[in-house]
Amino acid sequence: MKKKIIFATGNENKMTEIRQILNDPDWDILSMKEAGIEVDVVEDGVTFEENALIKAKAVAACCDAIVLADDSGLEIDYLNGEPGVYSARYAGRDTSYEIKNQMLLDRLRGVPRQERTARFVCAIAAAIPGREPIVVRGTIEGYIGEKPAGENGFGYDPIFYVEDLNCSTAQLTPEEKNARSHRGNALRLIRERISEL
Ligand code: ITT
Repeated sequence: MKKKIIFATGNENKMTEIRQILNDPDWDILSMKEAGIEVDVVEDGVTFEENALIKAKAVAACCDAIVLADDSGLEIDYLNGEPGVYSARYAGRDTSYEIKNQMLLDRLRGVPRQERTARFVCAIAAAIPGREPIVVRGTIEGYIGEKPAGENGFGYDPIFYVEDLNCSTAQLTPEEKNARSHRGNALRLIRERISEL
């Protein structure tokens, strides 16, 4: 029988990547919207792991399926890890990514390449009926470029350059991004853990 999995996210871009990465014939993956669940979750954790758990548990309280949640963001070392868990809220939730990205580039103006290091982090939590929840973390290391580049992906992708490729994650194809991304790495880990159940 197919395993029904509900993904606790309202972010359509994440959902697209999740479907590409967890493309498993044994899993039936539904977005919250498709499952008919509407909850307004207050993400007041101080770590990606805490927030992922908060989202997974809030949605699991409304159904009887395995619920996964993704909390992710960009950590810039020169800015002491900002925007971090506040990535979606940086400069205000409704501010466009064109503006958010430009603001970060402005804050890094003149900073040399070796001090522009950054990473995308993704924590995935699984709330599983009758079991202790599981949380995993995936990352991808890189640096903040001098200017935005690329049209693919979403969010901070145009300014995040992959360490060994010297291009932004917005310049990668979805397959190339998913093969090495924070979300790809975290989802592959959680898939392994859930398959063991
Ligand atoms: P849900 O909580 O409903 O899942 P959200 O968009 O609020 O959706 P987060 O709180 O986890 O999600 O915020 C993630 C932020 O980090 C968001 O601003 C993204 O644009 C950014 N981000 C996460 N993964 C990214 C990726 O792969 N590429 C670019 N930006 C990313």
